[in-house]
Amino acid sequence: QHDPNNLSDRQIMVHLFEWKWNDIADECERFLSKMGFAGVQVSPPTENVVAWEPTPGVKRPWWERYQPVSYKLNTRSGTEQQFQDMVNRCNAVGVRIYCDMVLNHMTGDWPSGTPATGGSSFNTGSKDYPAVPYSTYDFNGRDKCSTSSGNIENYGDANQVRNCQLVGLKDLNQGSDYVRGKIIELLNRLISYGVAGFRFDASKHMWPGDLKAIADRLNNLPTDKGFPAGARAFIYQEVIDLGGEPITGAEYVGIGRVTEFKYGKFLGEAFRGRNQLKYLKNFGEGWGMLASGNALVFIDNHDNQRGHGAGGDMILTFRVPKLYKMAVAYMLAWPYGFTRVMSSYYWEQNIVNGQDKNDWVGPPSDSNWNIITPTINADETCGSGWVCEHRWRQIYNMVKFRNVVHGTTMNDWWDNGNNQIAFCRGGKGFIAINNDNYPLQQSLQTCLPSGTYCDVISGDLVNNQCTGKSITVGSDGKAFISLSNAEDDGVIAFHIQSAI
Ligand code: LM2
Ligand code: CA
Repeated sequence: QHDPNNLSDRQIMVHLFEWKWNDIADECERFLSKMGFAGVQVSPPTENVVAWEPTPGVKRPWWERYQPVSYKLNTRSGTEQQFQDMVNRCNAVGVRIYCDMVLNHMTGDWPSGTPATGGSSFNTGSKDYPAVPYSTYDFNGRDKCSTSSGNIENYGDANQVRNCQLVGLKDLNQGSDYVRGKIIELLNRLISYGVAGFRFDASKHMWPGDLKAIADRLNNLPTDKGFPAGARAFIYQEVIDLGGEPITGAEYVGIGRVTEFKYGKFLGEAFRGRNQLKYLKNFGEGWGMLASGNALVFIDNHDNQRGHGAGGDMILTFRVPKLYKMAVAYMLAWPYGFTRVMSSYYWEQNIVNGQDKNDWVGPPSDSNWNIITPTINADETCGSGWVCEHRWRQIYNMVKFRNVVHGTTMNDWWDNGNNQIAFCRGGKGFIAINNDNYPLQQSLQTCLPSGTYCDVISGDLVNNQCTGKSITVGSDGKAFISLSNAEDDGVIAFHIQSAI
């Protein structure tokens, strides 16, 4: 189902990658609700392997959460009780919870006795996960996967991609009624707690028909948790489709939305100067991407911000803040897809031959590997190793922009033939972006009523005073826009609610 079950005036989800449940609940109440975020994508809630030095020096990597051991809800993010409490507290302030679900597989190979986050035992040699329980019959075996390694070796072969192991991870058979039943039971338990939707991890590696059969058997969202009668869980499927493979994202749009990986890659190329911003005039379907209503879009995600997944070195992240803020601003101003904002933690890179040797590093943690709670600074930004892009003014003010202009189309496109662009949104908001190496100085048609507006990128409107630049729109709807290439931010944006 394609509807995020969001409040109608909240149009953006944030991925609070590796946050603890208690901290997410606090964030819903003190920040996300106030700033108009629709919901939170949370890290996988299911019990996972404790990846303790799988290779020397690699301790508690973030990716251990993509190796489930059972469907108990016990992880480094917290307990089942804390999970339920988070969902209740976020729902109470109108912020939805979307869970990242690892349904394609269980763990990779681990020595017997390797611990799991909920205390469950497991045996990877015999494919035994007694806490579900799953046994060897529940996994795709030699009858279905014919590669010599048992792993996916050729992405040109759709059967391999679905029926063989992804990097050695034990591959569940979602075609089996028993496995479907266990997955449905898990998803329905989460739905009963008030979860509004799911990211289906590694969807490319599961058959669309199996996912459809699972999705069709989910319960309606509970009315006693505040959902309207008949509401269905939001589903967005992680399918990496940059073209050139037999499996496409389009195969999955009947079940729910699909992550559109071309979006962040194309914008990365444009803002990094491999393409010109003027071409963004018809960004979306016109660029060979999914239909807007089928797409879940983002600038970067937890994989490609560290060189995993798709997009390579074109992906923009918090490490190139000026370009990143410009791309996020464009995404949040542009009418395409349901948008997701990434919220990261910092790690020290160690690039050797173009590869980050530290791409495994987990979230900020104490000496016992417990995840640390983010500290919040006076200026709303985070400390203690958390980047919290969603708390950067230029980003959360554009969240408000998207909410304000929601329901309008794009009009009054302008470009300078290169990398200076501007457009308006149905009388409600205006944005200009300068990614050329010379100033933008131009009288431009805005679609807003005459008046003075506060630029929400350089400042905020507080007590009817603008702490940043002010822009005057004349009775002809025109405004003089001045945006030097030397400024901290390459964006000016204002909307009807930032009128002074
Ligand atoms: C995803 N989408 O399809 C996730 O977004 C991505 O983060 C997951 O990979 C992947 N699918 C599987 O759920 C991550 C990470 C991998 C990591 C796996 C499993 O990108 O590097 O693989 O999680 O934890 C790790 C090791 C790998 C090893 C494997 C099995 O990096 O070298 O392969 O575990 O032990 C032998
Ligand atoms: Ca599979």
